[in-house]
Amino acid sequence: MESYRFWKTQPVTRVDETVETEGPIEPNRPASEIRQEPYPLPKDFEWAIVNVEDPVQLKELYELLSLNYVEDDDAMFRFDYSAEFLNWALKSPGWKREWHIGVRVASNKKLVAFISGIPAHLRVNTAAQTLVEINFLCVHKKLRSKRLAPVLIKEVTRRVNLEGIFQAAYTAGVYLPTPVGTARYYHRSLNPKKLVETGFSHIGRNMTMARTIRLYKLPTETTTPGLRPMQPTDVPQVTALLNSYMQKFPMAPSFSEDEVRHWLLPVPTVVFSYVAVDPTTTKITDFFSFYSLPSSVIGHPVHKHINAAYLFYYAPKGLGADEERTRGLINDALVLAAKENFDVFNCLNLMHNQSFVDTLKFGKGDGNLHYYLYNYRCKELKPEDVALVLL
Ligand code: MYA
Repeated sequence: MESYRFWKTQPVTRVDETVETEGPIEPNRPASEIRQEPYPLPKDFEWAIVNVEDPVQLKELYELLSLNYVEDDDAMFRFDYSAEFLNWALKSPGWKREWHIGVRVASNKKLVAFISGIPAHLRVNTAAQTLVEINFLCVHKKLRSKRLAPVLIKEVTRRVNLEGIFQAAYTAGVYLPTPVGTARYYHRSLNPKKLVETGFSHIGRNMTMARTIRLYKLPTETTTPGLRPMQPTDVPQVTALLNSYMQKFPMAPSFSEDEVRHWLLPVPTVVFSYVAVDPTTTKITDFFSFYSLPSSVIGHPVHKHINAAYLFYYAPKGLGADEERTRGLINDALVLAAKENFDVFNCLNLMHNQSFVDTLKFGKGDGNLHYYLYNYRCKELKPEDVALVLL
């Protein structure tokens, strides 16, 4: 039984708690009641803002994460977020440099730990929250288990509280007190040969490599009429379409036009977004996006990376009432991802995703992704109630 020495001091739902009323656990505090000075770090370390607009510092962050961030349980793969991706992920509208928090070794200034927050808007049932999304918590492998993570978490909390925000959302593979919901990863092979060679997947019983390749073969062309890459002028329509689809889900982000412009306009090698345009009305009927997050293959002699695409936000025509439409749309996403040389297409069983995973030949992964809210009590949600995709 875990004791949660740190987490039991925090305003989060207890593991054994039954939630009756939803809402904040602790009230907001005025800035005058919030600690003004940074939390102390162990000696030899110092706080440093990581300026992601400085290519040198962005590269330092990239290197810290590429060598020390999340691995699978068997330590075969490690997320390898690109520098371009980090620059995108950390600079959403309203971002604050003070929330890109690094820890450096005082003597040689080496970056050894990081945590970030970005502002966001989330609706939980009927309550709209302005909160932060916390991501990229990382402590260098050589400094693990020294209770640095709690200091990073307390420091980001303090800096966020100083700006008048008291709630946060975050996801993690590890179980902590207490998930508001738990999702599963699904994987759709695009390049089965490479996935098998790297040990990411295995040839099924009674299958050969040739049959496996045939099984996952995709058409070369998409089928949704009027599909094309999203453009800047599409932002107002995509915002309206996406926000109305989001209404279907008890926990969902709400997007301003600026946020859609930032998160959903294509960024080369980072995020890919498409709209379907009705040829007669010229109105946008559907939209989908996916992002690129490679994983390094640890210690493989030939393959250095698996190029993975992850399903991001989407909104189907008829707001998902027509399951076949959604399936067609996601199949087109697979076709486009295969063309872009992705090896695998991943999604979680959020939103209406369960309705297409089997037909489109996704396989259930073994990883769980837990969703958490900080300082907010909420009844447990099923994965299909959740429409928040964190990077
Ligand atoms: S999830 C991705 C997390 N990163 C990784 O998994 C990368 C590889 N691992 C590491 O870098 C380290 O192992 C980390 C822990 C840094 C994860 N979330 O310092 P420690 C608790 C929250 O001795 P280390 C993401 O980025 C653990 O239960 N807590 O441990 C979202 C224990 O507490 P307790 C975690 O291994 C992050 C304590 O830390 C996590 O050296 C959301 C041990 O500390 C985790 N993923 O370092 C953060 N893993 O004793 C919360 C371990 O109680 C944000 N722990 O069991 C909360 C909202 C804050 C803002 C609020 C604003 C209002």
